Amino acid sequence: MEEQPGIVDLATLTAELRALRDAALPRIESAPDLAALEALDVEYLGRKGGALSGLMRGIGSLPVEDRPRVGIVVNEVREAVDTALAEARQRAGSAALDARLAAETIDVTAPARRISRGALHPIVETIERITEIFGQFGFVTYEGPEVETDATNFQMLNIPPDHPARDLWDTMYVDLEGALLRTHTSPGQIRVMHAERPPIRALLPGRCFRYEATDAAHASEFFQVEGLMVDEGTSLADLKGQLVEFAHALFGGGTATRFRPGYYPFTEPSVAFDIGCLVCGGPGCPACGQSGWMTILGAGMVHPVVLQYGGIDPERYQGFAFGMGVERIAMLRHGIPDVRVFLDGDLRFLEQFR
Ligand code: 2NL
Repeated sequence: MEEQPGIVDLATLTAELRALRDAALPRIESAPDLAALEALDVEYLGRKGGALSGLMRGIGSLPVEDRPRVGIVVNEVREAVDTALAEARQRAGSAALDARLAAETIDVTAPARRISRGALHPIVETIERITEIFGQFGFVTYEGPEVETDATNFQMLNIPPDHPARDLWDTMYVDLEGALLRTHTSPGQIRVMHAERPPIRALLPGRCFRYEATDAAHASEFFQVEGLMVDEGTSLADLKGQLVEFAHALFGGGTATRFRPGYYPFTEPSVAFDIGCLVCGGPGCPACGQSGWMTILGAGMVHPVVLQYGGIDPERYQGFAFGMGVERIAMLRHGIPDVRVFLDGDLRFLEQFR
C-alpha cells in the first residue's frame, strides 16, 4: 500500500505543498457542517494517509541542507489549513447553535394554555360538608362494605325474615347465599359497634342500593350518611341538640327546625326531622307540598335489641342514630330538581360545580 516516495527536489516539493494548501482552503471555506470539516481534517492533516503526510515522505530524499527549508513550508501549510479548519469549525458550531436556539424559542409572553380543572362531584362535596360538621361534634367517619349480609342489613337491625317492614326496602340480592347489596348504611354501624366500645360517635357515608322504578325522586343507587352515638346516658335531648346544630351549620343559623314522630324498626322512639322550607319559608309552596316544612332526615333512639345485637349492654348504654339521603340534601343546597342527574355523568351538569 505504501508508495515508494519518488525523488523530488526542493522547488517541486514546495510547489506541491502550496498547491495542497490552495486546494484545501476553499474546500474548508465551503464545507457545509462540522462533519464535513472533520472529513477534510482527516483528508489533509491525518497522521496516516493524510495528504500532508504523503508529501512529507519526500523530505527524506532531499539534500540535508534543503530539509529545514521545506520544513518551514510544511509548517506554514499545516498552520494555514489548521487555522482555516478551526475558524470554520467555530462558524459551523455557532451556526448550529443559532439554528437550535431559533428552533427552540419559547415565547414567554404567549398566553398560557387553559388548564381544565376538575371538581368534587356534588354528592362527594355534600358528604364532605356533612362529615366536616359532625366531625366538629366528635364524630369519626367509617366506611362499610356495599355487599352485605341479610344478618347485618336486616336481622341485627330488628328486621327479622318475613317481617312486614322488609317491604320498605326493595332489596337487590347477590347470587350468594345470605348476601345482598346494602339497602342502607346501617349494617356498617353494626360493624362499628362490633369493632369499638362506647363511647362511640360514628358517621357512615356510602352508596346504597334498592330495587326501584326510577323517577325524579328515586334511583336504584343512592347515597346515605348515617350517624350513631352510643354512651352512658345518651338521650333524645342529645339527638335534638346535635341535629338542630347540624341543620343551622348546613342551611344557615336562622333555619327553622321541628321534630315529628316517625317509625323505624331499629329506633324507639323514632322521629322525622324537618327544616322550614328553603324555597318559600311558609305554606303554599310547590317545593314543600304546601306545609312549609321539608324533611331532611330520620332518626331516633337506638332500639335496645339493636344495641344488644351490636354487643352493647342496653342497661348501661343508650344511643341515638340518624340517617339522611345525600341526594336530597344536595338537591336542597343547589336547587337540583331531579336525582337522575347525579349518576348520569353528564359534564354539562358536573361543570356547574367547579
Ligand atoms: C332515613 C332514616 C335512619 C338509622 C337510620 C340506625 C342505625 C343503627 C341503629 C339504629 Cl345501627 N338506627 N340508623 C336510624 C334512624 C333513621 O335513617 O330515612 N334515612 C335516609
